[in-house]
Amino acid sequence: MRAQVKTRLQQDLSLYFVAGTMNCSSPEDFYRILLQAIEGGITAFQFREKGINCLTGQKQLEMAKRIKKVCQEHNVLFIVNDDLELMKAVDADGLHVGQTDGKLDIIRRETEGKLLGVSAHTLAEAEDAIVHGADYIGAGPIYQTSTKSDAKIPVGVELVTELRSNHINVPLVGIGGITHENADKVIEAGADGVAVISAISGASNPKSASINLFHTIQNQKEKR
Ligand code: TZP
Ligand code: MG
Repeated sequence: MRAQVKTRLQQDLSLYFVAGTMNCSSPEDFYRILLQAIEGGITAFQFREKGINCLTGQKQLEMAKRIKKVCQEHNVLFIVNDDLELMKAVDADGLHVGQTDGKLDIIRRETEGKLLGVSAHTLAEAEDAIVHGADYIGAGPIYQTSTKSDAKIPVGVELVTELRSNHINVPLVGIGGITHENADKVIEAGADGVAVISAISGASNPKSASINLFHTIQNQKEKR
């Protein structure tokens, strides 16, 4: 990755909001929260529409199109979780996959020209993702989370430290249980940003929650 493109991606991943309609009380509530999060300064959004009560088919596609439009208008990076066809259908900026979402060499070929993010729980998983051409890593879960039912054991910010001290230099975000109270620790350990679901989707005021998170992250980045 060219240095300029890497620097840009490191900035664009600063405050990465991840959500699907299931994380909110209704599709309209989801969209309202997304708009507020954008107003509050999120820099990237991942549409993670999965599990019970998720939108499918045409409804999912329509929602993805709305998201693409609003993200594009506000210069927010738009990533689709684990749905290559949907990513292509709406011409999103990229795809994010987990460790069990398929063979990375095939996924990398299918996402040529797009960003590819991969979740990693260990140094070995991060190394493997990079060998296969991942553009960024989502490391975690950092802290305990109740949002993802099958989340692995929290690894703490120590995973971020370990990755950074083992030549993992690609853009990296921490995910899992991150709030405005602990986001600074994740950045301090070497992450370029934080990815959150409930800290924004579950906030009584998603806009101010996003503003708080953004400031925490920027302040900590400035200290480096
Ligand atoms: N991957 C690892 S933890 C997690 C995902 C998708 C859930 C993060 O949700 P929250 O609410 O920010 O802990
Ligand atoms: Mg997945």
